[in-house]
Amino acid sequence: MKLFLLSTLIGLLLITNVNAQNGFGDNFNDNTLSCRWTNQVNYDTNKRIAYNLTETDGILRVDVDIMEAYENFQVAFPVIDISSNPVLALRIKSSNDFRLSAYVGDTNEYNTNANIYLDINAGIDFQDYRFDFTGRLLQTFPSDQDVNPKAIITFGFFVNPGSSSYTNTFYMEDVQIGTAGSQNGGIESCILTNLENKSIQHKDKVLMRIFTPLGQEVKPEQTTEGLFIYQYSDGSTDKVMKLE
Ligand SMILES: [Ca+2]
Repeated sequence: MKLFLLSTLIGLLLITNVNAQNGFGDNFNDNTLSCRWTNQVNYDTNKRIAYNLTETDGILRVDVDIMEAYENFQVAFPVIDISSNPVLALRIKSSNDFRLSAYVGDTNEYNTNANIYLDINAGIDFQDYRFDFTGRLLQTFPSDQDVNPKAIITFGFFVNPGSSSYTNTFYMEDVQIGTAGSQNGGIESCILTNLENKSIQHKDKVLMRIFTPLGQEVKPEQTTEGLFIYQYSDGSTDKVMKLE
C-alpha cells in the first residue's frame, strides 16, 4: 500500500454535484462555529476583528468592534433557491438598541447591500426578527443588479450600517434563510475547507480519526483505497490518498 499527499482537493470539490436546497440555517447547538461563518477583519493595518463570533451554550455571541463604515460578517453555503420563501429569520438578544441590516448574495457576487434593516430592541430575552426580501432582491451598489433568488450562496449582516465606530455584544439564535436545508451552519463540510497541506510524517502526534472527503468518519480498516482526511491528536489534518 502506498500513501500519497494530494496537493489540492479543489478539483474533487468542484465536481461535487448538489441538488439545490431551499434553505440554510444554524441553530448553533453544536457549540462549534462552522467554518462557513466569516469573522470580518477590519480594513485597518492592525487587522482587528470587527465581529468576533463565538458559538457557546447553543447560541452565537457576536462581539462588535466597528472602526470602518459598512463592515459586516456573513455565512456562505452551497447554492440554495429561496424564491418560494425569501425570508431570513433569526432571534437576537442584546442589552443595547442597535440597527441591524441583513443582505443576501448570489453566485454572480451581486448582493442586496445594506438597504434592508430592522431596529433591534434591547432586552433580557431573545426576540424574533424577520428580514423579508420579497420584491427587494436588488443590488444598488456598485451597480444596479437583480440578485437571483434561485442562486443564493451567502447572507450576512451589518451592525449600524454606515457608522464608523460602534462596540456592543449581542447574541444570535436560530438563524434561517428560506426553508429547511442545513441546520448546523454546514459544519459537516468544514473538515475539507480547513485543510492544510502538510507532511504525513508526524513524530510528535497521533492519528486519532479518519474521515471521507464528505466528512463521514470511517474505521482504519475501511481506508484501503481512495482519498481520506486524517485528523491528529493536536487537531491538525492531512489529506491522504491511499492506493492499493
Ligand atoms: Ca441554539
